[in-house]
Amino acid sequence: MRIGIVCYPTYGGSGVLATELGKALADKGHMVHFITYQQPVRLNGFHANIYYHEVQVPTYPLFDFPPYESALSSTMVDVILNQKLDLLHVHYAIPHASTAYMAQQIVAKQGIHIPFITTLHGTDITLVGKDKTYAPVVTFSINESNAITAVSNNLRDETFKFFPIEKDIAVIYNFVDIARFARKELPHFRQAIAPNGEKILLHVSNFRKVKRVPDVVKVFKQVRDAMPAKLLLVGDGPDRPMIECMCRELGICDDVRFVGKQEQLEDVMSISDLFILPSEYESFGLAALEAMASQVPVLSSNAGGLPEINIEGETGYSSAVGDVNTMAAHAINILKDPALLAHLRAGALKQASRFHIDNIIPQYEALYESVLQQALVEK
Ligand code: GMT
Repeated sequence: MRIGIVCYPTYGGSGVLATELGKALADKGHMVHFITYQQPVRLNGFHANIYYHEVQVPTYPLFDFPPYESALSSTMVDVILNQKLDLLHVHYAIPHASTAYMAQQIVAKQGIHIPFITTLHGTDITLVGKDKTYAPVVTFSINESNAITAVSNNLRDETFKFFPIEKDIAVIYNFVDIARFARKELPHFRQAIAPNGEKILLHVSNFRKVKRVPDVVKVFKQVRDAMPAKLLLVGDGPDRPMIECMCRELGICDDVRFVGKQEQLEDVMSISDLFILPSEYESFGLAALEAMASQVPVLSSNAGGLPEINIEGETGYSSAVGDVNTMAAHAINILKDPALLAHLRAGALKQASRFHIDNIIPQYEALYESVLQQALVEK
């Protein structure tokens, strides 16, 4: 198949997932065309079946807000026509579903019928999408999609709760490349971060309010008061300066390492003992799944789709949003009990295997096939 993938190219989970999906589809022989405004972060290296089309957004003094959507739809039209795409798969509804609809309508005038699939990822529904400013366009363009998917049952339910959606939404879970994230022994790296054998706690996010990074620091403070420990903070975003101040105020700067955006996430996972994700909402929690694939137990909130991923007492523990005391008590318990840690590590890997890339990619391929069949029938 010739597949056009549209996503945010930045470090967010939706872009990561879309890029990994495109790479996996290319490995299976499909021709994959990424259409984004920047090279997606995980799109590294050459692949004979992968093409990248950058969306150029020309500016003009009149534009306070350069019309990105128009540029994106126009680039989609160009790629559909010139690369003879069979379908478009857009990730994150805003604005990708409405731009896909626009591109679809434009090429239809030339007798080309291209279906588009919209994958809902999280805040495109639960935070931004719900905003009255966007809601009519989001509702319309989701309903016009030839197929809709959500990354968890929770996100599917939330979508039906907040929008008058007239079609089925297929749940296709996020996936992980188990081989890539297989835990490795990296003694020198571990030694550099925790020279005195300290336990290593890890958090990975884009440091937005919804991630509740201050809770990570509060949990860590309690753990560090109970045992020697280090905290690795991976990623960057608006809350980072506030987190740095918080660490200074708590006097824990020497034990907290901000490592910024990391491409070799699997190495960071490999040296970690515990992953913390206390989010206010998380449709799925892809970073937690990647941690599990590296045998790192997860302490999370129980918001959104997290309980579908993080199984109580098997892969880690989940607590109410903001309940840092319970999270810290669990963390201390796990890190002080080697048998429990070993149990959770094995459980984490077992759970991650259920979301193995090889199990999930065929679900997308089957959906593409059925959408193409349907498009043929409707022609
Ligand atoms: O919705 C977002 O915050 C953006 C999105 C992203 O681009 O990072 O994250 C969402 O999609 C991921 C991939 O499907 C999920 O693993 C994240 O849980 C989800 N984030 C939220 O729901 C907050």
